[in-house]
Amino acid sequence: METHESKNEIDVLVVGAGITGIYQLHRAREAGFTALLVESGSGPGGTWFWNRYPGARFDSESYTYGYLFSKELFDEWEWQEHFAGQPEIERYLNHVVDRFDLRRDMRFDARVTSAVFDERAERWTVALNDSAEYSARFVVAATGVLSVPFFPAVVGREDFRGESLHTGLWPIDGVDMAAKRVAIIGTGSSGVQLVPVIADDVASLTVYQRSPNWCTPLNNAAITAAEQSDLRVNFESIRETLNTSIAGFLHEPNDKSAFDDTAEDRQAFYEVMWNSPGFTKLTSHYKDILFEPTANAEWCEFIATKIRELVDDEETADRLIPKDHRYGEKRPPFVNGYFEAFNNAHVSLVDLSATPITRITEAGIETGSGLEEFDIIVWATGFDFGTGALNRMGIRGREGRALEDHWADGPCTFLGVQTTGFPNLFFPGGPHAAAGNNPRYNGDQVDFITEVLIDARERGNSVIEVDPAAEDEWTGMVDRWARHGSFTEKSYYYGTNVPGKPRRYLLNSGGRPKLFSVIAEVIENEYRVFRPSPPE
Ligand code: N01
Repeated sequence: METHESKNEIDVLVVGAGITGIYQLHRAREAGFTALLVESGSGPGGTWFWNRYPGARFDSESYTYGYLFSKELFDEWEWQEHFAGQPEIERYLNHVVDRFDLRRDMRFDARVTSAVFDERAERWTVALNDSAEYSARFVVAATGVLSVPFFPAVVGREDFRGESLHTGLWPIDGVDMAAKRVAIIGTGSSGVQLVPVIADDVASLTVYQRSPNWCTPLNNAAITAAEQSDLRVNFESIRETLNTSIAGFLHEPNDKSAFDDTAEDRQAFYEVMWNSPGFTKLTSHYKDILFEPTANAEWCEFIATKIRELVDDEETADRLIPKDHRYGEKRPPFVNGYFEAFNNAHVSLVDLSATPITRITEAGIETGSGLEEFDIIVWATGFDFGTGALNRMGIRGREGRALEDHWADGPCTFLGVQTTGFPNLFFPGGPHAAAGNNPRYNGDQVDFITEVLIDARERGNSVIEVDPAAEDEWTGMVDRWARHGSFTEKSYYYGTNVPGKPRRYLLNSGGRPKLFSVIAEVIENEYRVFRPSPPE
């Protein structure tokens, strides 16, 4: 597309080497664009590079989370487990990068410090932390939703003299926890994965819980040889299902409502759900389980009973049972041995709702009931979800407008791929992107963006900028439909976990069907929505 005056002048600059960015680099190159991917980490993986804490693993089935664009890739990579652990995921992503010879167009340890749109040149000037500068016609910021770790403003956090870690910034060389006194603050999906995996190694483990979650078993297993062969034989139908299913999973939906069954049958079905893998507990459950309050309460009571059976100490069991939200109001974590870990004498639970942290000292954590000393404090306190990375990248659009100002009241987007005033900038896998098995939605967005770029090239358009009316319509839909979904403002999906962040829904509340239908309309209208009108 471009006449390349220097090697720092490219068509497409991709930011982020997560699953989405890697795929975007591949698609852009395949379509004949010159492309470069820059990544602040020292290797590929994105979320799966940074979140290398012990126990980090998929909770979507491995073969539904990986790429589907190449049958050969699918055939040659044999996932070892239905829910792969971080090391295997990282190996897979490195394999993909090498398999498609992408590494030569990737730069690691390269953090974007600013991206400024030059209106005259109709190009982005992108600066990196090492003083390199690139001029790109298009920027695709695949910076992810869970890439800015959140540390709460607890008094004295910097004073701690031991080792202070965040699950989302886990050291690449690992951490020796053997015989150490360890604290974990936070019991979201990360904290509850970490607890059982380190429990046996450490001298003591104290879990600081502000609010418990509705955790149910992941039910992971090794993939048998017969299953491996079925996956290969059925690739085309698996791909077809994943490319069209509502939430990007292979799971069979259930057309039954809870009260279609007798009380006895419901209990039997809850038992089936408890023993079913991962997200089937949402996708294959009674179709009204998230919205029928009595059924939801009954399912919660079923889980509570399980927790009481699994945890020996009655008081601890009671503290592990959520009282403040129904099932599905927040993103439920999936666990393996989490509840059982509390049966070890050296593992304890501190209920922060009763005894909040007053401060961190040089030696440990002080709560209403005194100081406990530690060698390691792990902050499993989540992320500035959705907009965190984009708002920190120094993105400046038309007339120097800052993206973080444009989104001061929360994100407004078209299809979760573009926002007005920031021409030639795309952000797949960001706010309003997914609401299910992320790589499937994010891949849909990458495919669409690539078609938009190809269309612009064919027409000789150098500027792609969404019509403000289309953005208003999409954003209005996201905000309105969010009120009909199961997640509430108790969830970080509304930005609630970060003080001062606008309360605005950050997922695509229309889901994949809405994404597909709007994409189809855009294509039918020959991408007109992306062609800015000439000034009058
Ligand atoms: O973060 P979270 P996460 N004092 O925000 C607590 C994905 N993921 O990293 O609930 C004390 O869920 C906070 O308490 P509360 C997945 O999408 C996937 O665990 O706000 N505690 C909460 O317990 C997941 O949803 C996998 O009261 C404080 C915790 O910190 C997302 O990442 C694995 C606090 C934060 O939980 C984020 O999960 C891991 C404070 N001041 C993660 N502030 C898979 O299995 C916050 N907390 C694929």
